[in-house]
Order: sequence, then structure tokens, then C-alpha cells
Amino acid sequence: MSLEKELQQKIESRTATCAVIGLGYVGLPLAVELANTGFTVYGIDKNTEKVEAVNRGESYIPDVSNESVRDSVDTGKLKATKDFGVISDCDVVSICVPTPLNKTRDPDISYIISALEEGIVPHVHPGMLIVLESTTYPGTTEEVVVPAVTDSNLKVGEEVFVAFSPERVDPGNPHFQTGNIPKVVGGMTEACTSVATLFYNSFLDKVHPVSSAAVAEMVKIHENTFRSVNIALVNELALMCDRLEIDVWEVIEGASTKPFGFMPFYPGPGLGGHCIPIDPYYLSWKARSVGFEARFIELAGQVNSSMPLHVVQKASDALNSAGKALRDAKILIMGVAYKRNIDDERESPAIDIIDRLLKKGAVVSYTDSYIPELDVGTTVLKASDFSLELLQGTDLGIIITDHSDFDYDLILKNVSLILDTRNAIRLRKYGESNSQPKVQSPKSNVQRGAKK
Ligand code: SAJ
Repeated sequence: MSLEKELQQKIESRTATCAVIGLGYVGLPLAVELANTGFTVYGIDKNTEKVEAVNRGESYIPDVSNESVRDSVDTGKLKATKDFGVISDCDVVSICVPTPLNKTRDPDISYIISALEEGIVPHVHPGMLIVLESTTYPGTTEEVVVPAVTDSNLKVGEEVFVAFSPERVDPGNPHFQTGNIPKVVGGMTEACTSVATLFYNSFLDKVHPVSSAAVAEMVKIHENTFRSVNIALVNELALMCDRLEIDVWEVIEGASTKPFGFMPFYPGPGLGGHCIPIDPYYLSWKARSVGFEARFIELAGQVNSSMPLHVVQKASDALNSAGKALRDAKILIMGVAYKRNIDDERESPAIDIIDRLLKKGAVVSYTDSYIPELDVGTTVLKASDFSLELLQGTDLGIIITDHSDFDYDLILKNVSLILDTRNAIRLRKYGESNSQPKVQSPKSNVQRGAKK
């Protein structure tokens, strides 16, 4: 029997042993999903706290319940470890490690290389499927993963199988979790695609095979570049509407009535997260290597990264309209996570905005139940508790992240001046469904709260 057939049988019978390298917001839900499907899974991570938490049956990822981790561990299906040696006994290895940018904003694939050097090179064996899930530039699987395997003189597509399958996670999205998010899969050979597709079909609702790893790598980067460029477009629209004194939120609401050919994006204080601000630069970097300038990606980056500066300017204008200066003004930042209802502040625009306000002499505090403390570069701020006293002692409140747990009526009644970068107040005054406001919405993001 061929190694491919043997591996297929192990997958179909759920007797394949799996390893997930990297137990973050992608790897942990993947490991739990595999264990719940009946596979024996080793979750491998260098972080001792994560390994110990998983083995205690605890989750540190909000979208993964403690119960699901506990169930996986109690059945003996999931075990976390720091020991890459377990990979010698594994049939399938999924690599789910970070792919950040380095200081010169070029791709940093050091985590992938480390996972390969510690996990694959010393432990790869005939009959193994290796899948890279980390978002990366087209060509990574062929140029980086395959050599790590062929160094062992194993033939890809016959003795060992290699594919790319992009992670698709939307942190905090209650409707789409690992099991019901369609999965794109592309292998180095037809056999690689086939066995990887069989693997993912064994525990996911929908799998979409493509012809190569490079296509799968490009699919993911396209998805995230699509978001970055469209968010930049709507941010630029917001800046134009501000100058023209047109309510951009009403414009988007109106455009959204188009039943085809339009998808709403919303302006904000900037672009946060560990994906959208970063992934597109993986593509522009790769494009440059073949002499192509990805102008949309670079321009979108410039527009999105300029938004914090515009927020600080609006804050200054708002205070000025109330006869106050930025210096010594008591400014309350409401929400610092990179998007609503999550506990992640990576690349959050709030960091840049707070740093700029502090440098202009403002007295800045923030309130965010998800983020107990925030490093803004020059200092580390601790979250203030959301209270009436905090609100009433504020000269300007800036809504940066529209968490659902804020009491927006209390904010509106007690903060004398509000800069609402997320249209949070109007949405809640008139319903979250973006329903047509009963009164003309404010021409700009600055809304006056109750007079003191
Ligand atoms: N943002 C806007 N306006 C919008 C949408 C988003 O300003 O209309 C901002 C958000 O506030 C946030 C940033 O952009 O700061 C990124 O937002 P996001 O919704 O893309 O959130 P992420 O980065 O947590 O999740 C994304 C996935 N989100 C969705 O598909 C909705 C997706 O882009 C990727 O699959 C995923 O990251 C990933 O891990 O690559």
C-alpha cells in the first residue's frame, strides 16, 4: 500500500496523530476542533504558560471555551507540550505561528523557519502531511517549507505531503468559528492537495481545494488586502466628507441600500490587529521581488496609518470649539482594543493617538474592560474604571473602540464633548441596525454631550 493510501486510511479512521505548532488564536481552536473530531492531538508551543493552561483544561483565547479545552484534555485526545520531539510520532503537522513584519516593515518568517528547524527537519518521516496555515507571501511553502522536508531526501507528493491552507479567523465573531469557516487548501502536488483536502474535510464543514500552495497563499493575502484597501478608501471618503460637511455615516448607510455590487466598510480611527495592517505588505514585498510596485497596498497603508493623526487634529479642533486647549485638557479614551469586544490591542490606533495626545500635553486616561493596561511607548497606562465620576471629570471623550459594554447613554449625558470615531452613539441612539436616524445626524464626528 502506498504511503498516500496509508495516510488517507489513518485520516478516515481518525487514527492519525496530529500536531499543531503554535497555540495562539489560530492553533488552539484548530487543536481543539481536531481533538473533538477524535484525532489524538499534540499542541506544541514554546510558551510554558499556554502549555500549562491547556493541560489544566483552560482557554486563554476568548473564542475558545474552557469547557471545549477541558473536554479535549480529559478525553486524552489533546495534550499540550513544549517538546517538538512528539512530531516523530505524528502523521499530520499544522504550522500556525505568527508572521509579523520586521523593523523595516518586511516579512518576518522567522517563526515559520523556527518551527521547521525544530519541528520538521529533525522529525519528518515518510507518510507525513505538513500544512502551513500562517498567512504569508505566495511562494513561501515552495521556497521555505519544501526544502526543510527534502533535506531529508523525502520525495514530496509520494513519501511526504506538503500543502498551504490559510487560517481564517475573525476574532470575536460569534457566527463563524473554526468548524464552519470554509477552508481553502492548495498542495505542492495533486496528491498533496488530495490528502490535505481529505484531512480538512474530516473535521470542517466546507473545504475548497485549489491547484497549488501559491494560489492558496495568494487567496489569503487577497482577502486581507481587499479589506485594507477598502478600509482606506472609506477612511479617505470620511476625510473628504468632513471637509464637505457631509455625514459620511449617512452616505455609507445610503450606499448600503444598493442590493448588489456594494459592500459597506466603515471609517475609523485607524487600522489595528495583527493581520490587516500587516499581511498586505507580505504581498507588496513579494511583488517588488519580481519588479512590480503594488501601489494600492502602499497607498492604503499610508491612508490608514494617517488616521490617528486626523483624530488628534479633530480632538484639538473640538476642544478649541469649547474654548480649551489640548494642553492640560482631561481626555478620556473610550476603548483601546483594535476592534470592538475583543481583548487584543496589537497595532491598535489608540496607541498612536494616546502617544500623540500625551506629547501635546493632554492629560489622557482610558477605559476599556478588555484591556487592563496599555503600553503606549513612552509610558504604560492602566485602565480607569468606567464610572460617572470619570465621565463627568472629562473635557473631551474620544470613542476609539465601540465596545458593546459601554453605557452610551451615560456617556452622552455626562461627557460635555465627545469625539465619536465609530459612530457608536448615533447607532445606539437610533438602533444598532444602522436605521435611518430620526433627526439629522451630526455633520461631523464631534457631538456635544449634555451641557455641564
Ligand atoms: N476596520 C475598520 N473599518 C471596517 C472594518 C474594520 O476601520 O469597515 C478596522 C477594525 O477596527 C480593525 C481593523 O480594521 O482595527 C481590522 O479589522 P478586521 O475586521 O479585519 O478584524 P481582524 O483583523 O481581527 O480579523 C481579520 C478577519 N476579519 C474579517 O474577515 C471580518 C479577516 O480580515 C482575516 O481573516 C483575519 O483577520 C486574519 O486572521 O487574517
